Amino acid sequence: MSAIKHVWAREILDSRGIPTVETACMLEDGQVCVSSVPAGTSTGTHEALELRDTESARHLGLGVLKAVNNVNSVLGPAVTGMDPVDQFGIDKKLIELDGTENKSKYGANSILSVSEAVTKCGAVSSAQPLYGWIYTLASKVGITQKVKMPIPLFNMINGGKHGAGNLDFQEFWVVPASNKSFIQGLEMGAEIYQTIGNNLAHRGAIHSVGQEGGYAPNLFTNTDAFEVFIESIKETKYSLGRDVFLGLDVAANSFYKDGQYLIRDKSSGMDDFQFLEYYKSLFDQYKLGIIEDAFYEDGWDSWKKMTSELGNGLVIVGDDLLATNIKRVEKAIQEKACNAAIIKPNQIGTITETLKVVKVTKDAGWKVVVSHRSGETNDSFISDFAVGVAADYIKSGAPARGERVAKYNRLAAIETELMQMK
Ligand code: 2PG
Ligand code: MG
Repeated sequence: MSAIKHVWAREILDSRGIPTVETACMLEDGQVCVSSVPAGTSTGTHEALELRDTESARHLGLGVLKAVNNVNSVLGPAVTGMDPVDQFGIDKKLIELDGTENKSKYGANSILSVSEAVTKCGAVSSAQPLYGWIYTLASKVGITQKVKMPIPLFNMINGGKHGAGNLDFQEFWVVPASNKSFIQGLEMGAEIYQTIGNNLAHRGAIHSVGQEGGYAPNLFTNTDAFEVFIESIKETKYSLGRDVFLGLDVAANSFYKDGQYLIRDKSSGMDDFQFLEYYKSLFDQYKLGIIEDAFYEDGWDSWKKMTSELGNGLVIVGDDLLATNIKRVEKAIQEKACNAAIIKPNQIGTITETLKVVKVTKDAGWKVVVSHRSGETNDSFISDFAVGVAADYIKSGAPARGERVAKYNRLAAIETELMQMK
């Protein structure tokens, strides 16, 4: 065993130019593993706390020096001397030290950066690729599936809080069919992405990009984005419904107000019932296969109604609803509120807790969607995580922009590596 010798953190910038935490973990044998954590823009209220220096003028109150200091003076020293393969013991210590429900004492950003750096050290220590080590940990929490490549949900058009244009829905996805390899899917995604860009330019619509690398156009309605997709896909050698499907992260929290969902496609707001009827027409017309956050984060009844009426043929994903929180996931399973969960390690704060949520999700027969955040770094940890836990899907934005393709390129490398072992 090579024990943890020293842990230190620093403030770095994420893809939005907003500070985040990077932690380095050095082992006795001199090896160093570094991990940085992402941050959301359209965060749900049930997520663990992200600690920021709100009272300081630095970085407009968004600095993370307190979180960095928490790693340097409390969390790092607490795990020093421990064996990095003892992920569960280390995370337990971090959770106990914090002692709060939502990691509000030390911040989920500081805690997760230590937890993830430790996972990387565990991989190095056990002489395994990171996804292999995560698979080992996943097996230990009772996840029985072998490693597998996830299907990417390519976020081609960014609206809502991520966009610069006028669309209400946050993410418009093109999804490769399940019979494609990851690398084939990436190739299709990249070709379709370029074609959509050309199409938007041709229409005179803004085709600069939003926070996740998808185009951020002004369009007449939200569904016009799907029309652009259909037109673009027709120009490629791929066919909609055979090679690729469409999907959405509505992020309905961001336009839900006083019991009404107001979107530009309709002249007046819709209540839950009307919004569900609207979705039904959308699914029929555009053959959507997967939808995330169709209703706001506490609209349990609408979630249940949608799942009971459409859950057979549609993947209904909870993000803000579930917040990678085991209690909320268990409640959703019991109430049949959806049939898939977004898994974002930074919504909960440690790798152990994240693995446990994946386990509960899989046990319910639900789909697992591992996800990045809108504020990302070049760390590709989630790619290895998705493969290690045998996730069904991964979302890492568009097949463009450094911090997004870092994850997709890492997945392509893993697939190539796995093929060598066959
Ligand atoms: C989401 C995420 C990631 P954010 O809503 O699923 O795409 O966005 O990180 O801004 O919460
Ligand atoms: Mg979401």
